[in-house]
Amino acid sequence: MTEVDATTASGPWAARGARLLVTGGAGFIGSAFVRDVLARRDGTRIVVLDKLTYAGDRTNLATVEDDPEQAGRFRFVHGDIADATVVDPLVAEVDAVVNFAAESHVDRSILDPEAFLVTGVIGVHVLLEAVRRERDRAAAGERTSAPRYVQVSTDEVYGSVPSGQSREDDALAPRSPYSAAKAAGELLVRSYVVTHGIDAVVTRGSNTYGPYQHPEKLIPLFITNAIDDQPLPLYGDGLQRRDWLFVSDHAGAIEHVLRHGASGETYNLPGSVELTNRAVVAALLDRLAKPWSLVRTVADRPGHDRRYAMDGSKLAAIGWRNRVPFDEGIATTVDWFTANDRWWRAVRSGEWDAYYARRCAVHRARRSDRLAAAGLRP
Ligand code: NAD
Ligand code: TDX
Repeated sequence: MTEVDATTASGPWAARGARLLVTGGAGFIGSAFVRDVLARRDGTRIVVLDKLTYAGDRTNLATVEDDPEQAGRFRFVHGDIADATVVDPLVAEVDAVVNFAAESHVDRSILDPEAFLVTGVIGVHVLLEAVRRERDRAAAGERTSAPRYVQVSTDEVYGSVPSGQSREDDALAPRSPYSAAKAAGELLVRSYVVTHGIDAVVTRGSNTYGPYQHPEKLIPLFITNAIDDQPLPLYGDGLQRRDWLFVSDHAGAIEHVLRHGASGETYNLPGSVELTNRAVVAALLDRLAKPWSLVRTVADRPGHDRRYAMDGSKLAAIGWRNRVPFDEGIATTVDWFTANDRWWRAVRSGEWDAYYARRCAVHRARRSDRLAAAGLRP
């Protein structure tokens, strides 16, 4: 992190020792944010509010809870961002809210979209109402300053980008229930900035990977399947392109925007490299010394976005640079999953088997439909 720049940042959230509410802080990127901020030992205090869905895991915060100095600046609250009775008193205690909470997997949004809308729209609305109320209390002299709100969003709100790079003022064109819910959340934030004058910033991060990522996503699914010599289900031709961002760079860029971003602005957080899915799979198999023959081509994801790519000059202009190149990040990630099989084997139990069996059945059905449409026997 760079030092605070007084020309772009003012308010207690810009200073060391701020009090933060981190929603979704037991998930993949949120827990990295919490671990990294607290490990700096600069006095920052964090309350995590997390519903502990299948994707949330309190053990992701074990290094914090096991360290007495960090644990003294940390509190965990089990609850839902859509529940105002939980949210309101927590927002009253803090200088800023960083909202990571979301249903985050595109494939699940195709199977079961409702939770995406409840958390992504109603949940965001409850947080914004609490921020607005605290802003009013600050105006009435009942607290020293209004809280800042950070909405963690995604490059997927731009939809598929055939060429060039998305800029922050491009039109939103989401194409999955997941990205539509994320776009709706962003639009609500914007409406509270314009209508109510709250202090909010939005980040749009690109495809993120690293330790502690839930094995439903491409990179950890393929690493963990490959470790067990299980098939790797590659969608369609595998030539879809993503821009990969290592998790500590994503968490660091969000903190940078929290501390240095201009109120009411949106910032793209691009990754370090644009790769086809095939190239990503080749890289992780190479690190694991496993053969390409594990890869199985399966039916494509419906509405599959072909490419995401973002321009990062607005973020660079406020002083952020990613630190982890893809070759280093993928090596770290593969080695972490190899060394932490207790963590991912626990995550791949319980509801996982039902989810993965359902996913495989859907892919088989799509394949049969495709073959039948082509006049071939499945
Ligand atoms: P994740 O699925 O690993 O974690 C989400 C966390 O939110 C979990 O701990 C879950 O329990 C919690 N949660 C879900 N619903 C909740 C609710 N109603 N109330 C409280 N907590 C709730 O997700 P992630 O990959 O860490 O993503 C974090 C954020 O970053 C999301 O908003 C996502 O849209 C965004 N994002 C993710 C990526 C990526 O590649 N993973 C890229 C760009 C943006
Ligand atoms: O089994 C798979 N096979 C496959 O070919 C899976 C799970 C994925 N894929 C493909 C689909 C995508 O082209 O790999 C690519 C990456 O897929 P995901 O890991 O599911 O990520 P994606 O759909 O790109 O969305 C991710 O990045 C943006 C996150 O899940 C979102 O939360 C984030 O907003």
